[in-house]
Amino acid sequence: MADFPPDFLWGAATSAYQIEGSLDADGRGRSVWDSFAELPGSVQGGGDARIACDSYRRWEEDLDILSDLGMRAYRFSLAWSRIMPDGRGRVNERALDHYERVIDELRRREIEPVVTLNHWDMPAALMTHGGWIGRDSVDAFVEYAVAASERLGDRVDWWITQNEPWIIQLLGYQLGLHAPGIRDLRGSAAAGHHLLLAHGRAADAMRSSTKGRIGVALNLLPCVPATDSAADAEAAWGSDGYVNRWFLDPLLRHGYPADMRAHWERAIGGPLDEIIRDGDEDAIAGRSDFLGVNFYTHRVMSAAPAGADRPFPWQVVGSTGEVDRTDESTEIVPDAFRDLLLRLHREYPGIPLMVTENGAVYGDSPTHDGAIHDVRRTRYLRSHISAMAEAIAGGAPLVGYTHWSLLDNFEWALGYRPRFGLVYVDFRTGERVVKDSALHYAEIVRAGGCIDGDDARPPQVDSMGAFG
Ligand code: IFM
Repeated sequence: MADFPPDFLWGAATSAYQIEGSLDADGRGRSVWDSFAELPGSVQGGGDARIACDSYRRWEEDLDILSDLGMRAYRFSLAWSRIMPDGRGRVNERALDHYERVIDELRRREIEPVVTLNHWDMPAALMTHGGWIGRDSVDAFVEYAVAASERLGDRVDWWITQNEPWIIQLLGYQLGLHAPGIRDLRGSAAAGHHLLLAHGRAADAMRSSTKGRIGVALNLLPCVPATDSAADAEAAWGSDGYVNRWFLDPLLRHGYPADMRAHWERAIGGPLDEIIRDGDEDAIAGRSDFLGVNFYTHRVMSAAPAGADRPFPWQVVGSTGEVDRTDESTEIVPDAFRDLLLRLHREYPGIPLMVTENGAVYGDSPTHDGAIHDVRRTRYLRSHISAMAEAIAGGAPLVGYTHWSLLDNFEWALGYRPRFGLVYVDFRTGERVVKDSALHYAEIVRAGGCIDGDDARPPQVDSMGAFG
């Protein structure tokens, strides 16, 4: 493998709602996910996040695991509804006390905190103004960001304002599959825009209380045509506009891409001017010190007529033939990861890139020896780290990698079935078991990303240990 910079931020990631539990602790307010998870059928298996990984109480144990693995960074999120229980106005200092303790302890252990502000758990109180559909959401988010930054800004060097605005817009406001469960195409366009505007405004407002770098984490999906046809090529480009460029261009260039704006206006049957007002694009551009890249897979696209259930003239068809897949059937495409990083370097030059999420679902559980031999996750990790090494060799300015996820956790509407963790969590007892993939990752981190050759196998359990 090629060289990673010596100060590369090797780490792992989580988010508050997915791991914390303790939904009533220390004056927390309700979040949109509390309400959504109560709707029958909203979460597979009927689970909710009342306990999750119990990390609000077991956070020191989680930090011990990070230390034992030699991690240099921990990406986690602040629970918005803990800090702003009523959505606006009152700041709950007890919640900030908690996060201050976590951050100070990370710093003492020389683990860099990478702090996300909005990982989907908007205070439920903000739904009286439509959640992200309402323009007031921008001011509400700025208030929260400033409260967090005034208290924690002197000890956080990496801030992520928004996690995956496209997913919030799509699943939360267009398809209704995530909180707040709204199905409104025009509303989803407004939600996506307000998320970006809130980033720009919050970044400006935070600068006086933090010297930390401020960015957004986008889930980027390379879009490839299913066939050689011109129609599929156009579909892939359209999909790229919808998923990727609609967020990259306003953040890292200036303004929304015209081709996608035309698609949106056709789909909602009118201009976007009431949503994207004069001056908004100026307020979004140039407000990012780095880009967070969440990478899982690609989208294989074909042309398809737009209609009642399909707002845009394309569809995801997936690959044909033999393709390596995770246990959730997600296609594993490390070459597309490398190419994406190189594309970002080429098309949005000068912006540091942090891979803020990358990971896979594998359902391995403890075997006869109590260990978890998740060899497929190890292979996944190695192939994606190799892809990053190739991207770095090609000039991509990569500064860090936080694997998704440190822990098996509450995977939103899919409940507890998909296990993304480097660490297994027994959800009945809260017990954590470090998986083989985590031990292998720790070796890679210790070696600065340089474990060469096929002989670098995941650590095997000593046979006497297993049977003795
Ligand atoms: O678990 C999620 C995370 O919250 C956001 N990005 C994708 C992950 C896996 O689906």
